[in-house]
Amino acid sequence: MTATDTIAAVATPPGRGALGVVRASGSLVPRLLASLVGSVPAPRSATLRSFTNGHGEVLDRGLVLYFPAPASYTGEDLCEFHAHGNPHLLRALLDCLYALGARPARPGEFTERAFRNGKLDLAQAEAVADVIEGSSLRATLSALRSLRGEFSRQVTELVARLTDARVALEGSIDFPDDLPPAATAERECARIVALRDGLTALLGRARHGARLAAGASVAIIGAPNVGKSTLLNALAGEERAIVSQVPGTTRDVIAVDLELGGMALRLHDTAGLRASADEIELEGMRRAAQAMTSADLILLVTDDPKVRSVAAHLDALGDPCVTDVSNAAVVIVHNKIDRVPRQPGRERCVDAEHVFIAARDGQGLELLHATLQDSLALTVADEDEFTARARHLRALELARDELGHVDLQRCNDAPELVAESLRRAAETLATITGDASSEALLGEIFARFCIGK
Ligand SMILES: Nc1nc2c(ncn2[C@@H]2O[C@H](COP(=O)(O)OP(=O)(O)O)[C@@H](O)[C@H]2O)c(=O)[nH]1
Ligand SMILES: [Mg+2]
Repeated sequence: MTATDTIAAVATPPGRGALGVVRASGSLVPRLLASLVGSVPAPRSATLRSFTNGHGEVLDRGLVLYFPAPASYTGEDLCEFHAHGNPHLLRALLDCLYALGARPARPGEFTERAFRNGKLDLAQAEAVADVIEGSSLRATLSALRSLRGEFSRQVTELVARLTDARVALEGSIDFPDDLPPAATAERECARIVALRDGLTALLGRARHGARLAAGASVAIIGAPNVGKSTLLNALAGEERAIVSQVPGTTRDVIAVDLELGGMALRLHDTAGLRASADEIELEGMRRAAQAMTSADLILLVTDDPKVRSVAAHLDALGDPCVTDVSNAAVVIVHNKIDRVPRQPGRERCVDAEHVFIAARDGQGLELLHATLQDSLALTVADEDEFTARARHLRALELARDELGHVDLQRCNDAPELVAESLRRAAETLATITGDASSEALLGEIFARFCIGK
């Protein structure tokens, strides 16, 4: 199988619709066109033609498009038949193409060819899938920014700076210049520290992008009976979790998807946290602890207005499963203010943001919405956003850690080791854009695409 064999697939979703698009890419495309529509149409212009099968029967009439290599999505000769969106018809059109020597495309194979032919780098190719899968308009627009190469450009620039720094450092080892060695080490060290800062900044933005693409996870936790399930229902706008005065009602984690500020959120209602010997309740708390560990944001609900600090309150609950929450943002939600009574409000105090609400009648919910948006940094300027994936975050983290040990002393004492760290950091970063990617990684990435893309 060579890269120039011709692939074909339906590019529109399965089912019936106004239009169905069949796409083919590869060296047979001119022959496919000649056979199906009589001749090769003018490049890049929509032409109305009859689509004829091998026996001279007209299957449909529609627009045909021809993109000669290399100015096409895949970089190869490519054509599209815009037919009516009927699955039998599209199948018959595909069969004509197969009879002429094309073969069914694997998932993502069009985009894979675009990558192999240098039309897109790997992060851009991944962004194609993220544009299609986008869980909200905001995530989709951010994926489009990655597709345009915004993220890749920043990665490529860092790779170039890492390489420059390494070359300069190696140069100063091989050919010490006029500067005294200490001054050289100082100059190179300052340069590397700036690079590390650049990596950290890009990592921060990529984390935000990854969260945007995957949706943020929010865990609602707290003691039994404080109104966690009531809050989930209020935020979801529907009765999803059972609300009851009986403590320990919620035992499993209940997840609800919603959209806030254009971002997809998954809310998790959890079992109340307390010291308990009940096996099922304990399992519920273990699951709550899991939801906490993987959450981007924790809403710690309480009906005790005196609660001030996250750490102290978690301690006081006495639940054996409670985990470290230092990785997530935490908002303390003071519920049931109607009983105090007091006005809804929002304050920053000790180690957390405090919001005062009454979930049952919806008082203060808009304040909680605003706090959620701020805590999840949903207010980042849209034009600065791009999507990223867990794979990209790992590479950025590894590259940053590679430079983690570099200091002035090391630049002085072991410049060749520092140069080696710079080389490894650049290599790791380059996997993001696919300049150094294994076939296994490519297989894994493209297999998750839909067929026809
Ligand atoms: N007064 C008052 N009661 C509430 C409020 N929110 C929830 N409750 C009540 O508190 C009890 C426990 O609620 P629930 O949501 O099941 O708590 P959970 O155990 O934390 O999930 C129920 O009787 C609710 O009706 C509120 O804002 N004000
Ligand atoms: Mg509950």
